[in-house]
This record gives sequence, structure tokens and C-alpha cells, in this order.
Amino acid sequence: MPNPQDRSADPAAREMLIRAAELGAKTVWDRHEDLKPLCGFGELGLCCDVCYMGPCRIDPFGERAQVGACGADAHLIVARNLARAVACGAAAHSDHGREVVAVFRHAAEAGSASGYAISNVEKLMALAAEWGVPSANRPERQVAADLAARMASQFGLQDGPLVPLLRAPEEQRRRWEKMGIAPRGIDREIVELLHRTSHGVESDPVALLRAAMRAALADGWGGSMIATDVQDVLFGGPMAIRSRANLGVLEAQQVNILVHGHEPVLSEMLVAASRESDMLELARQAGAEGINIAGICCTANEILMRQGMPIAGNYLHQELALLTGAVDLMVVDVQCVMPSLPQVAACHHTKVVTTSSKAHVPGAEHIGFDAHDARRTAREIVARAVEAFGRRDPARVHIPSHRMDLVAGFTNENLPHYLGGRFRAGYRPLIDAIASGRIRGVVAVVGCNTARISQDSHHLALVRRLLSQDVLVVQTGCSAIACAKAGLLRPEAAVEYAGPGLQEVCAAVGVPPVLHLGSCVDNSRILAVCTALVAEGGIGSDLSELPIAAAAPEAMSEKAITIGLYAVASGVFTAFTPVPRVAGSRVVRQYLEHDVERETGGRFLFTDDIEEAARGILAHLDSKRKALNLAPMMYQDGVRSGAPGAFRAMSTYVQPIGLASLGCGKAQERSQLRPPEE
Ligand code: NFS
Repeated sequence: MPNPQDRSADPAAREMLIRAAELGAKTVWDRHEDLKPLCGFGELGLCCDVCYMGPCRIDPFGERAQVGACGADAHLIVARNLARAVACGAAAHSDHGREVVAVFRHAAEAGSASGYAISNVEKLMALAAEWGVPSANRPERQVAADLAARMASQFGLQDGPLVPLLRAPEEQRRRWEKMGIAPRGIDREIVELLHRTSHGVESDPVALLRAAMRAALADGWGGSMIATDVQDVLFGGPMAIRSRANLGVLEAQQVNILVHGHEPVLSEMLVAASRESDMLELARQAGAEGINIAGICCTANEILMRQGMPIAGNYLHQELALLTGAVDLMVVDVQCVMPSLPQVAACHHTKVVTTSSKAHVPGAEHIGFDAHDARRTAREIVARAVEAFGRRDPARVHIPSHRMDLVAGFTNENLPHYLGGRFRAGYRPLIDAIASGRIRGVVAVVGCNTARISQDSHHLALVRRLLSQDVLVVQTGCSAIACAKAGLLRPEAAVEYAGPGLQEVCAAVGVPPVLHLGSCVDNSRILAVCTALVAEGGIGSDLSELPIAAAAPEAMSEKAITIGLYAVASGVFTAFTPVPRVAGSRVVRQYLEHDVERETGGRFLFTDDIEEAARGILAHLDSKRKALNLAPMMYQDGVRSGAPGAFRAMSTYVQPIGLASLGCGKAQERSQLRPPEE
């Protein structure tokens, strides 16, 4: 069998790859191997199947066809393919947003009968004020219903700015207006983008890329941002919370239910159902010691952030988890769910259940999850899992022991409290740390796993390198899970990996050097943090002036390119690995990696080399520091080179939260890691 070390950097995954071979099970890595060599035209983005005269393929060596049958050249074909991927990625996030808004509306109208509650009244009221919904002397449910209706109308907004777009720095919005890419509703942007990519419409590749940016912005500052806000209102705003990650969170003596997918309307309800006393009694009667819910992919991040539920793994763990033989039932909703799951699950007693009317998987059982009857469906699914537990063969169970403590649950709303304390809450301490040269900058490392890259290896290499250079890292998605499994989300990671400047700051404030901000739709939280840094003043007047950057080191999904594009459109330098299907066009690369910077302030760096990505990010941060005339970095290669003196910007008025001393307790327990009382 191929060397597991080449396939994953995660020891639990390597162990399970050996187990997969013993069981004779094929995984994503095997199937990917079977496909090699991958289609060279496709990899370069040079295959066009937009019309039925084709597919047309452009010869990258210039010897054969240089245009398709209609006359489309390489640049148009590459841009068109990319634009379609962006539309698809934006559709996925934003349809998720639409679903949670519908549940929010239902919760507001039906009250507790809906099974959902409005858990975060403070955020509800803040949003009502922002969205112009009257709230004085009105019942919460009426305010919520009006807000939900306003939010729902944003998806089809035909003209005018999206409400959340007004959160963006003024300078950024001015750039978008000037370029004609200030987005309207996501439905309109996606339809227009797809129209423009259809046969014989938009033939200018750069105009098409700008239209793709507009759709991406409608997602990042629209659909995704609304999804995050509504989820916080319904399920509560996250607080720093302890938990654990990796396959070792599966429990040999308990009913194990894995939730996989994206929308917390399902996973939150399952968590609630699994805690009901009659369900626990059912499990006990079946001989189990309890019911253990763990997550895969972004829905895992959602219930981790709010409930502290353990994470079983990221994207490439989904099949490996099933091969343990310890999972009784895997329940999925939408996105990043491999169609192979039922075949892999068939190695054991494991049941795979689909729930979304949009996502059926042949071979899985479908139990339609209707948000109007959510509690009953969730209980039914838990009962099925208990039933399946009775069929588990303990002799075939193989659970890797690897599991790692972590702290997650940071948001744009709670970070100011962790940084500045309750009475001085704000981003000033972070800005001071950046300005004084203790922290070089802030970098968002996000995105997926891909079978093209040894699992987690790029995430870990990049994050460790950035930490060593005093860069504060913020994360979401499967990248956050990769770092969680490797222990980078523990406060102690500051001592182990961070440069001395970042270490001082982490010690003073008591946060890990890598902050987990949630799922991929929660990249909107990162936009909000950056916007707040601009608003606080002192390090730039729009996002493009800040010493910040983003990276997707193991990008796989179309959603990743959409996120990358809205980051670039928002003024952020974004390293994207591996190179997406743009290599076939000089024009597309020139625009996205260079020229776009003059328009939006951001740009891409496409590379397959993670060290090149790290160098590019660090050089970018330094160039922004220089342009802002910030102090030189206080430490060079670990040696103090700047002004002496202890770090007091925060420690003078902040009680360190002391995460390091707390260690990690029972995963399900909501932690005491609240902002310090002063
Ligand atoms: Ni994001 Fe989440 Fe993971 Fe990639 Fe898929 S789960 S929405 S797309 S693979 S980070």
C-alpha cells in the first residue's frame, strides 16, 4: 500500500489508512490515485464545456487549437470556468444563509413550538437597530419576525446596497462603487454571473472576473454574514470554550453519532436530543454508557463553538471515522459530504443518514429533516443510532487514541473583551501590539483538505512558520480543525511555537496564538475583525492598508475560491494553494495576482509551494508595516532588537484569563472562560 505518511500528517489518519487497507476499503486517496494522471487540460482550466459543440480544449503548447469552436480563447475559457466555480461556492454558503433565516423566521412566528429559541436577545436587538427594525416596547418575537423578513428579502435584493455591506470600511465601499462591483442580492449576482458565462455573452475575461468578485462579495458581506448573525441569535454567541479534537474523541462504550455537513439547525437539535433523559435511558438499555456526539467539517465547528462538542476530524477524516467501526450513525446535511460514505460505512454496522431535501446519497437512508418538526426528527435519528449500537461488533472496533485539547469560540464580538477586559473592551491592545512591533500582523488561515496534498501538512507548516514570526493567526473551517488536532489551539502553543513578541501578548491576555473563529461562513467574523481594526484607527484606513493577509493552504472546494475572491475584493492579500485552474491563462493570472491590487487593494498569490506562500505573506505584512511607518519588529529571529520594556499595553488593565492554567475538562461542559470581571 502507498505510504500513509505521504497521505496525511495526522498520526490518527495514518493509523486509519493502515486499517483501511486491512479492511480492503477504498478511500478518497485511493480513488484519487486511480485517476492519475489527472487531465492536464482540466488542471490548467483550458477545457470548455459551456456549449454542446465541445468540449473544446486549448493546446497549452501552442501547437494545436488556440481557440474553441466559437472563438473563445484560453483567457476567456479559464475566466469562465473560474467564474462558474465562484458562483457555485457563493450559492452553497448563501443557500445555507437562506435556510437559517427561514428557521429564524419560523422560530419567531411559532415560538417554542418550533423547537428553536432565540438564545441571544442582545444580538437580536443590536441587529434590529442596525437593520432599522423598531424594537422599543415590542415583544422580542415581533422584532425577530420583522428582522427575519428583512433578512430574507436581502437574498433577492435587486438594487441598492446589502444592509451588512454598510459595515465595510467607507474606503472599501468607495472602491467597489468605482469598479461597479458593489453587490446586490446573492440571487441576482449569481444569476447574472451565470448568464454572463453562458455561451456567447461576456467575452472579456477581466470583466468576467470583476463580475465574479461582485458575486463573491454578495456572499462574504451578504449570505455568509447573515448566516453567522442569525446562527448567533438562534443558538447563542460563542464564548471561549474548551474541547477536544481527532478520532480519539469517539467513545468505545458510548453510542457514537457523527454529524457532518454545515447547517447547525440540524446539529444543534441533535445535540439537544442526545441530552434528553429518555434518549439517554434508551442508550443505557442498549448497553451504552451514554451518547457521544462529535462532528466532522464545518457543522462540527458550529457545535464546537457554541456547545463545546468534540471534533472527530476535518474533511479527509470523514471516511476514516467510519472505518473505526465505532460510529453507529453518521448524519449529514449539505456540502462536503462524499458520495462514497455508504460504501465505506458498509465495512461495519454504521448507518449513514441524509436529511436535506437538497442532498440525497444513494445507499444512505433518508430521514427528511423538517425545521417545522425538528425535535421529533432529531429524536428519531438519535433512536436509530442507539438501535445501530446494538449491532456494533466490539471486536472490529479500532479507535485511534489520538485526541488533542483545544480552545475555540472566539468572535469579533468577544475578542475585544478578551483583549481589553470588560471595561476597556476594544481592539486597542491588539493595535498597540502590532504598532509596537510585538505582533507582525494578523493572518487568516482557512479552508479545506485536499487529496492532492498530504492532509494538514500545509496548514501546519504555514501556521507554525507564521507563529514563529510573531504573526497572530485566526482560523475557520477545516484548517482550524487541522491545527486543533496538532495542538496549536491550546494556550501552551504560544510557548511552543510563537515568537517572543507574540508570546508576550498571548501570556498577557491569556489566549492561544491561533484563534478559532468558527465555520467557513464565519469567515465573515474575520472580515468584521479587520473592519473593527480599521475603525479603531491607527493602522490604516481600509483593509488593504492593514498588516493582514489570508491563506487557503489546502483548498479543495469551490467555496474556497469564492472566499479567496471576496477576501481579495475586500483588499486582502490571499495566498491560495494549490494553484486553482488558472494556470492556462496569462491574462487571468496577471489580473488576479497583480492588476486587481490597483482596484481593490488586495491580490492573490497562487502557488503550490507552501514555503513560497509563507514568504509572500511575511513580505506583504512587512511592506504594509513599512507603508504605515510602524515600529520595526521588536524581535528578529527571537532576539530583542526594539525598545526595551515589558509588554504593558494590555497587562496594565487586563486580568489575564489564564487559559493555560485551566487545562481542558469535560468536553461537553461549557467552560468558564468568560471575559475577565474587573
Ligand atoms: Ni469550508 Fe466547510 Fe472543510 Fe473546505 Fe468543506 S467543510 S465550508 S469547504 S472542506 S473548509
